[in-house]
Amino acid sequence: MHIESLAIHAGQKPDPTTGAVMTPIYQTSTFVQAGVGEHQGYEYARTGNPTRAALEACLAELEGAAHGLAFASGMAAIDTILKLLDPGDHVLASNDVYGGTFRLFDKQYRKYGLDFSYAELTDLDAVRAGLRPNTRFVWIETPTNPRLKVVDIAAVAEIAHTQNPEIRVVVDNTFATPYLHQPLTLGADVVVHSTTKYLGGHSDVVGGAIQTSDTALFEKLKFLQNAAGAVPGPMDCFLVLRGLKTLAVRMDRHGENALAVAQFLADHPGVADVIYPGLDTHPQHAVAARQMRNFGGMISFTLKGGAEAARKLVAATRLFALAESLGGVESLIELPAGMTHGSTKGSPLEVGPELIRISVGLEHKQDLIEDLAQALASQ
Ligand code: P1T
Repeated sequence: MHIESLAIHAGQKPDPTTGAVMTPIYQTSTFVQAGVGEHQGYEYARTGNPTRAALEACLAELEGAAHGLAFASGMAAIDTILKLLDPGDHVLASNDVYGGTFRLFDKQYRKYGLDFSYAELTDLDAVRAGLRPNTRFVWIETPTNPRLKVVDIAAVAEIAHTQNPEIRVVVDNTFATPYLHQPLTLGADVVVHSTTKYLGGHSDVVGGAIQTSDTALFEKLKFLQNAAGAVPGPMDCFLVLRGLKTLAVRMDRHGENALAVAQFLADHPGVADVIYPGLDTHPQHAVAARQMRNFGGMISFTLKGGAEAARKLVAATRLFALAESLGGVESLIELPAGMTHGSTKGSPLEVGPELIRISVGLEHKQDLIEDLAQALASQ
């Protein structure tokens, strides 16, 4: 089946007891047993819950994975992957990642003896140079948050696996979603998501997920999911499942709207630089055109008036709401340096105060352009 159909049906059979078409919200912490260990597949809701199982199965199919796991947040999913490592292990990460990811690497796991280095993963020579004998993970975001660099997943995976077949290539697929590309089919080993974003799609739930076809790795991740318990509740799983049903149509419109907004910004005399993978001025436009179904809904840009103009602009938009997060139906605007990426200050990943990031929603593109035009005119 195509991804449009899988997003609606995968993992979601009508409820066997009632015929309910929508997956029920199994709001229960425990499941009755006929005798010790005699049950219908569920014992305790940290270990497993039918609503969560439907979401895990659906997301696994969407990513073309054999296995899926759902978590209470994107960060909880990332944290679980990092727990696979031992002191002394090295992670080669992109030099542009979500601020919370960098914070977890740098402020938490470094003190447990993990070694992180950050490289320009769009440069394949930098990937080769960055790998070490103790490298266990290559950590990719693409497009990256917030500079929207596009990493060639197949090329990086081939380099990493040729160097050492034990290296696991992890792709945070939050910005692209499996609708724009499926990293596992491109050679990656593990996919991680913040389902808070495009997968949920309506800014009403926080969640995370992991997909992999590596069964041994999955068993370890599943052990950690149960052992640590950062699991999503059934209502949150239901909300992501419901959001997923419209993933394909939403991503089509996010991409269409974002391209129109990016072109408007690129032509505006007050704008200094626009970063959008769909513009042919983007350094990895060719990779994006080959790798992605469309160029996504995220745009970053700077103004000729610099940081001061940026602060004024984000307060002057009316339709674009000034808020962290992304991927919902409504458009959002933010300054990463002071909001989502504050933790990168003083690090090689530091984001300048002039950078503005927008998540282009599903409003009419003309209304979005007019809102940015009036905010730019008010400078
Ligand atoms: O917020 P949470 O569901 O825990 O997901 C963390 C996360 C992981 N990976 C990427 C690429 C992300 O962008 C995020 C969260 N990002 C934001 C909240 C943001 O505004 O960028």
